Amino acid sequence: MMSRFIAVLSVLLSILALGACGVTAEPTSAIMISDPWVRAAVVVDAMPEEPTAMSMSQDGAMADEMDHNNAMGSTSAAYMTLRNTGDADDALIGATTDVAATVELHTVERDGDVMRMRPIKQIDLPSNGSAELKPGDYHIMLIGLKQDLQTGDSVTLTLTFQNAAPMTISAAVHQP
Ligand SMILES: [Cu+2]
Repeated sequence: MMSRFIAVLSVLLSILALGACGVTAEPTSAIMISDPWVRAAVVVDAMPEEPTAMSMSQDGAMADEMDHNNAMGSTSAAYMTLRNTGDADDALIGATTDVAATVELHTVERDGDVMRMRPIKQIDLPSNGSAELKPGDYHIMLIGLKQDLQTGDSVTLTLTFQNAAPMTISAAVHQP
């Protein structure tokens, strides 16, 4: 009698253990976002067409902004650090916000003696890895601003990932 009870108990325990160990669970990603911010910018009228790249002697971010102000109306960019603390690779694949007509993921690359921005499909977030979005490097480009973005404002961004669920965050607006 007692041995049968123990047998049933051990079957139950092993079922629980299988569940707890996640034998059937897929690897998951877990995205942590820190220090999100958006560069302050004002809506300005489009300027006449000019060369689309500028010398990057001083501030790459400023060159980015002037470049885009000529080509695509007023722009800004969002920056942050993204960490994937999960055991599956992931990637940032898009973003949306109400304050800009278009949002793109960009990288910055040297082309001769100028730095150029280029849209990219994704920013990789390997398992236990991170990506830093910062001026002169990866950024979330906000194109066609619908309103001024002034220091003290905050911008709501929704980020979409290859694996993780979308995340909506609030980013403080300030100068670089
Ligand atoms: Cu850009």
